[in-house]
Amino acid sequence: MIFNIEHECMERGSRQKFQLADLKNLVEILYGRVPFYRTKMDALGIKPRDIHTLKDIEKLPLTTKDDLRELYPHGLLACPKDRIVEVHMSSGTTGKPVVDEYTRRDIDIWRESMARTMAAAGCTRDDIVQNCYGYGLFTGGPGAHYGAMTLGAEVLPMSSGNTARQLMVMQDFGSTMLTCTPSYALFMAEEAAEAGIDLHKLPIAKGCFGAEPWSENMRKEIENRYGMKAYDIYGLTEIIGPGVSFECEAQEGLHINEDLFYPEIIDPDTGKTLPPGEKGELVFTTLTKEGTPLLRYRTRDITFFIEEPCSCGRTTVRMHRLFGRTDDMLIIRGVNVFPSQIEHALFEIEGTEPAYVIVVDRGATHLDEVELQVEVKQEFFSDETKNLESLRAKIQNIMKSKLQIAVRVKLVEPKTIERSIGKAKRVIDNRKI
Ligand code: DLL
Repeated sequence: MIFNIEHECMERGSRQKFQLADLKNLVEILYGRVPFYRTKMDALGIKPRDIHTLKDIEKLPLTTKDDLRELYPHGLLACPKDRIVEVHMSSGTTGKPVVDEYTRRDIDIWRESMARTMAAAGCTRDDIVQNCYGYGLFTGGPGAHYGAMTLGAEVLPMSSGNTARQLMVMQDFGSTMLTCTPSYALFMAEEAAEAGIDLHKLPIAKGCFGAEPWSENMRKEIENRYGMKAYDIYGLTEIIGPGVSFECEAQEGLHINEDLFYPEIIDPDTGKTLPPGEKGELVFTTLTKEGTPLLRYRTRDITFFIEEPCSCGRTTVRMHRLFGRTDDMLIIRGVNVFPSQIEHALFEIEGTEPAYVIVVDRGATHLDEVELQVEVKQEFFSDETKNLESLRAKIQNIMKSKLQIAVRVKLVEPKTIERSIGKAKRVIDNRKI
């Protein structure tokens, strides 16, 4: 279902007129109220009156995660402090967290974005949404909660964890829709199987999954285990949280809510805008936010735009599902690989379980070495060792032929790799670089 036909299906030229008006307004506000942006624009010799077309956005400064960390906690506030009604943060492994401060209107923008996102996955007032994204400073829980409520669905605000209770509630309340990270969805499915619960017999029929990279084969795995349709949803704290882009029933890329979040793709090395269709770093400008609006924010996420019209009728530009982040791309002896490519290749192989860790190290030779730890089905351990050996060789050969990397494969028994209730940690990089 399309939640907001007027905006989502607007003729492109008309949408661009609104985008330009919003951009001009935003630049005016940021120049007037946020010293960080005024200084940056002055250094570039650009004034708000220099913005005449959408293309002029390229003259404006980019914003980075480091800028946000330096301006922690309130340095990017663009409205009086007493208008803020909610705050979220995301913390990386190091440094200060990045902060998003929302006014009432910003929360309305978020509700709208998430209502569009969940409606596209088929959520209606008849649904019972089991929301297992974490509640708290993380945006996942509240974002899906706002979206489901806006659509009139019933929300079970479970948050993440306590899997036995999740499964009990799923059965007793007849949840029809699941929202959580893809890795947690799989973990719950494993626990269900262990507890003898047949998920196919439950009413759960669809889910919105995101917050971490996942492959097409991981989608199939979730769909098969639950007997559901699984949708990819994308977003980040700095821009709004989940709801920046989402899949429709066609599942051929994620529609960007571009009337709210203006997207660009740049070359991550030069910062220059790339032509449509080229792969690069995704950048967003929050066109209508009031609390902490951002100009040309570098997400570090890698994708490309799909400009062709979608069969669903929405006219918004789509982004290909993420390939990964510039900061988790592994360079193994000069070959660039994203963990999601390793995952995709791995899941094609019969006998592996959807749990793996990639450990990168530098050995005595100072060359990069990759160990891929993969869980395999229990029967392999009870069978003859030659089966384990041939599976190990098969994985090694596939990694070599598909990704051009040499890996050492360590096959481990089911349930040995740590499970995650939120974002899974797939890579351990022990190289001190
Ligand atoms: O993860 C917001 C979110 C919550 C999105 C729930 C979807 C569902 P952060 O914690 O700030 O916010 O992390 C944002 O997570 O820049 C991506 O690198 C990654 N990410 C988010 N969605 C996807 C996705 C939330 N669908 C960062 N596929 C982003 C791949 C994703 N990576």
